[in-house]
Formats: sequence, structure tokens, C-alpha cells
Amino acid sequence: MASKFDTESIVLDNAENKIKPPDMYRVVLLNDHYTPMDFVIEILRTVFHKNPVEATKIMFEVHRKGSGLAGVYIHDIAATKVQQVDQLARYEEYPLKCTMERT
Ligand code: TYC
Repeated sequence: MASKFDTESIVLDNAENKIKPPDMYRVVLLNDHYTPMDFVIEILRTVFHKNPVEATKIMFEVHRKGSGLAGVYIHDIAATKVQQVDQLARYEEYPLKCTMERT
């Protein structure tokens, strides 16, 4: 007698329900000439939970190459982080920009 706890049943259920992983989004920071480096590092620390070494590395990558990856998230988390960066930058009147793109 098959129970819903059998491994075979679980596999069949997944196939029928078409369970698939969510689309993921890259959140990308863009360079500009005015936003202070320390502010970008602070954004990477507080919004993207990077440690000081990683945050500094990403900031310099953006500074040198024009853009850099801050993180990869599901849609709503990525959108929220873009909004948070926008809001924090706007409050300080810095032109820092951040975008999201589907992976
Ligand atoms: N280019 C800026 C400066 O020289 C620093 C900077 C880095 C700005 C990363 C934005 O996303 C950025 N002050």
C-alpha cells in the first residue's frame, strides 16, 4: 500500500506539480564619480551582508570596471535591496545606482 511518505510517491508528486526552482536575479552596483567609496562599502556591509574584506573588494571592482555583483536573490528580495540602496543613496544625495537582471 503506497503512502505519501514513500520516496516513489514524492518523486511522482514533484513531477505532477512541476516544482521548479525560482528565477534568480543578479543585483549589480554601478560606478559613478561622486559616491564616496566608504558609503559604497557601508551599503555592501548593511544591505548585502558582506564582510569588510569582501565589501572593499566589490567596491573596487565596481570603481575599476564600471559595475560589480552585489548578490543573487529571488525576485522580491532583489527588488527590495535595489529599493534600499536607492533610498539610502537618495537620502545622502549620492548618485549611486543599482540594477537587477535575471540570471
Ligand atoms: N567611483 C567612486 C569614487 O571614486 C566610488 C564608487 C564605487 C562609486 C562604487 C560607486 O558603485 C560605486 N568615489
